[in-house]
Amino acid sequence: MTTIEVTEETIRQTRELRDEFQKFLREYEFGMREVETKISILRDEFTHDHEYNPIEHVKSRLKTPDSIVEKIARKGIEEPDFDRIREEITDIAGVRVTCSFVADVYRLFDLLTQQDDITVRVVKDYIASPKPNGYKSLHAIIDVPVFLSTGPLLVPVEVQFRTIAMDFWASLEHKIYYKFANQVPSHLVQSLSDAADAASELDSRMERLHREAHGEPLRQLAPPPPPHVVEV
Ligand code: 0O2
Repeated sequence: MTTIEVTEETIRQTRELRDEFQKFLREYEFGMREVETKISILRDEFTHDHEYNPIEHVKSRLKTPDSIVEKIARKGIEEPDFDRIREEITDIAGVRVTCSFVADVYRLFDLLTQQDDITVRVVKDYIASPKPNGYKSLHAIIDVPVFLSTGPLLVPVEVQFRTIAMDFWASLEHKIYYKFANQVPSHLVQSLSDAADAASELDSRMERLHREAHGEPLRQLAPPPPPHVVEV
């Protein structure tokens, strides 16, 4: 049996690492909260001033330590330290905004990313270019400033914008891949792809229906969006 000598020094170092890791994660939590506040202000303003709420729900999450470690391994980051992880893993803080319609997805994206204090690092438009499995969503990695006692800090946050139908599909697909440990039978892969097409069709129909009933109020609310940085 191997015995490990636990010295006072080891305990001190372990505590130090734990504290540093908690501080590291807190920065992301603050960034996430800033983005949540921005989204919730947009939602409230839309609801009160335009009598329309383009957001169905918002969900936030911090990557778990296990998931961070798994991504470090997947990306082949050697000798990772906090600075390397900060540089390489940009989705430690994530906010998912589920909208009613595709037009709302782009509108919310524009309204958030055009704010003066936001810097957009990367946009992946999986709505314009869906993944081969049918996955659709608009992803943006943005830097948001957080004002700490030590001064301002730019924190990267991954924001995913999607419709309810896209969210429903992604959630089911995730569960299926988890259940089959990534070895999904081919007939299910095909069914998922068909379901993604059906979800897109539903999105188009619902949006058409909404426009027939309510006109196109969203178009008048903000200037036309600038061209998107697409990197898929
Ligand atoms: P979780 O638990 O949701 O965080 P990169 O970060 O650029 O090195 P990555 O991670 O492939 O590479 O980035 P991408 O393509 O932007 O995808 C990141 C997130 O999008 C994933 O996070 C999922 O949340 C979601 N996603 C991407 N592709 C799919 C898909 O095919 N199906 C489903 N259901 N979700 C997807 P994580 O880290 O995988 O997981």
